[in-house]
Amino acid sequence: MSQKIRIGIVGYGNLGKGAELALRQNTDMELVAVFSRRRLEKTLSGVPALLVDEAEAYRDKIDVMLLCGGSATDLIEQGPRFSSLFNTVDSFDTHAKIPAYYAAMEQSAKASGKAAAISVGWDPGLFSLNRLLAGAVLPQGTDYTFWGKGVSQGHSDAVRRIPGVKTAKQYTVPKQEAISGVRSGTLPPVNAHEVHVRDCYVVAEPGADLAAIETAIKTMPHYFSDYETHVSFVSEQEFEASHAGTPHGGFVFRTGQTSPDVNHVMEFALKLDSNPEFTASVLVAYARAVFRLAQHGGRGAYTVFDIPFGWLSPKSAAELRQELL
Ligand code: API
Repeated sequence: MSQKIRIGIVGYGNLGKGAELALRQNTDMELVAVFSRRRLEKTLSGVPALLVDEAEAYRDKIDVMLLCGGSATDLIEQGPRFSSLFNTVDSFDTHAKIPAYYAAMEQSAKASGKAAAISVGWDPGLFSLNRLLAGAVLPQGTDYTFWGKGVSQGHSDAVRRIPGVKTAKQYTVPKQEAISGVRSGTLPPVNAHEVHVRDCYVVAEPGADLAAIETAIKTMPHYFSDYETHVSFVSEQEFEASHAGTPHGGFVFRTGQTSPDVNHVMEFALKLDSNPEFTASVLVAYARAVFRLAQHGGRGAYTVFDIPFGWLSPKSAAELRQELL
């Protein structure tokens, strides 16, 4: 086999650790080092654990850097900083801020001559691809996206950043009557905030102002302010006992008509035991695509819409035609 694609990971939380696991299953790639803000003792796989500030020395040793920080605060800063040195993949997922983030990444990656895949994961990401596909195939129709019930990493991370919060999980809960409404063809077009509830379980720091935390959550723009949001404060013991996992998933539907009374439903569904492990697996597949994109002269920021689907696969174009077409 040709040389392995050399990967670095920035950020060693759930997503970064998930990326490390995913890389073990992809033999055409190798993990070179993990970079984090705090000095780590060691990594799962034994590769060097370095500080973010030490990354520049790896410019010629890493082909693609996986940015595994959260969107609420990390990526806004880390994205442009790393794309000025490396080809990157990130999972920036604050939908309303994607255009501004794209502009910042386009500028830094164009200037450095690198390729940056932004907002990769399952939503945004795989769900976005399905929305595009269904809309192109069924121009007369309606889209519906349902998430959960599951733990949103983005929302949980946003809650954890509120002062006084020790740890937190946010469950996205779809309203069952809305899902039934889509299946029976009776649901009118809706916005996400009308068909989901957001349940937050929060462990507060001792002496924290609980009312202030609850208000900070419920009024947070883009994440909670449009939604029916419930906040429950729980002890650390209860949190560990009842909120250990990170399941997630959901459906994208498009219902459409190709002629009067001729109806179609396109549906794509995910059921995930671990949201971060799955999201990280998507990032890793896109790292391969970004490596090829850069080899083909790709410069600047790209989304899942701009990257050829075949480049996600380790198989060659000829193999794909023969085996999967
Ligand atoms: C939610 C959805 C799914 C987000 C998936 C991923 C994450 O509210 O549950 O943050 O976990 N936005 N971007």
